[in-house]
Amino acid sequence: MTAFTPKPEDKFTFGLWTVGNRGRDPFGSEVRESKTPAELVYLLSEVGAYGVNFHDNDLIPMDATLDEEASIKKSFRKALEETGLVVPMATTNLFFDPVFKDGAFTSNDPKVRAYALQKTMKAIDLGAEFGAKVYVFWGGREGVETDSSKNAAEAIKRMREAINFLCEYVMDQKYDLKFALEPKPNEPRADIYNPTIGHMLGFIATLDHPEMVGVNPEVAHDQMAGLNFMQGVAQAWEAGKLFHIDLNDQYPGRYDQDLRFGSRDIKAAFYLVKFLEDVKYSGSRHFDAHAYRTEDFEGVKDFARGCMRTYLMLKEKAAQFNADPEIQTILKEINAEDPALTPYFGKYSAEKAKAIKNYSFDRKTIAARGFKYERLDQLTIDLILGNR
Ligand code: GLT
Ligand code: MN
Ligand code: MN
Repeated sequence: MTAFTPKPEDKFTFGLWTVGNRGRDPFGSEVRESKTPAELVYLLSEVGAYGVNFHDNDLIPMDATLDEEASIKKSFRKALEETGLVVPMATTNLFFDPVFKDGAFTSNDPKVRAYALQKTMKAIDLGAEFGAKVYVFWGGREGVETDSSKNAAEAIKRMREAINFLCEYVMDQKYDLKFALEPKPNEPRADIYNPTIGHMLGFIATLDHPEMVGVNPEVAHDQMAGLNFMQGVAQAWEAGKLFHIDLNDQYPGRYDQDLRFGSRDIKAAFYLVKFLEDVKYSGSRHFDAHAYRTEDFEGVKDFARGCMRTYLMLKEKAAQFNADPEIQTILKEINAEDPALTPYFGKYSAEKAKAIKNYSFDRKTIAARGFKYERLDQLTIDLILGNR
């Protein structure tokens, strides 16, 4: 039991909007009362989280007066000081207000695009004020219902111009802040631009300051698109672009469910945790999920504790996998190099190309090899189910 107690070094974080989610959905109203940001910080501290993230308007309501803003900040800061929770990430709400119905940075209305820049610069100031080091951009409304409404290439250009502008703003203010762009294929728009990790990585490479910008992939968003999330995360990591991660769970082919981490596809969650731990990912493990609508605030705590507990249990399983002699023997065998072939790999040379072309391969013998993946996968299942 105690082995699965969250510690600050686990870097488990939650957004104010996650534990503060009130259970509203398109078919029903709120089922839980509203809690203040400070109350949510105490709740997160009680369950053992390390940090709390926010959208500008999770903390300061859009139409708050200056006095209200000051008093909210004061009680939020007091809660952070009393609990020791930190704010590693902040973001802008560019999706809720009706003004963003056609998107923010990609809206067809230049007034909306300019307003989105203004709102984001103010929200960046707010994030920096509370010490955020990562700034997330989730463009939920940056898309279309009908492709007749927008030129898709133009939309990407608008997005690039906005991110370039905001990078310069951050440098101008001398903030120590990196951007993490979060892809999602659809919902709330019928289609959203830059829908996957791969699209986003391609987009980032075209920016003026690509070194400042990485991705914030989310389990559910890749699973909605039917993709293998761990593989996308691995590609982002390999490119040096895994700046943040949103952990939750999701049944593929459905609306955005934001389920408790590891509650649906435990095997995918295992490979994900194993990857993050193996490469020593050092960023936040942010749970972007919420409790079932059936729950009261005790259930919200069960949800939050469950996310962290499952992560830690899977982390232990990953260590077991790495120490399991039979699994490791198979892995060694199937990954073995053939020294006779080593000279043929690596950087191109005309001689190498000629040598490979002239090499005589015994195709049938090579093809006859069995890879033992069935055995390996079953050992993994045995291990996850506690039978090793
Ligand atoms: C919203 C969305 C998430 C984003 C959040 C950050 S807001 O809950 O569903 O995926 O990460 O804007
Ligand atoms: Mn998210
Ligand atoms: Mn989501």
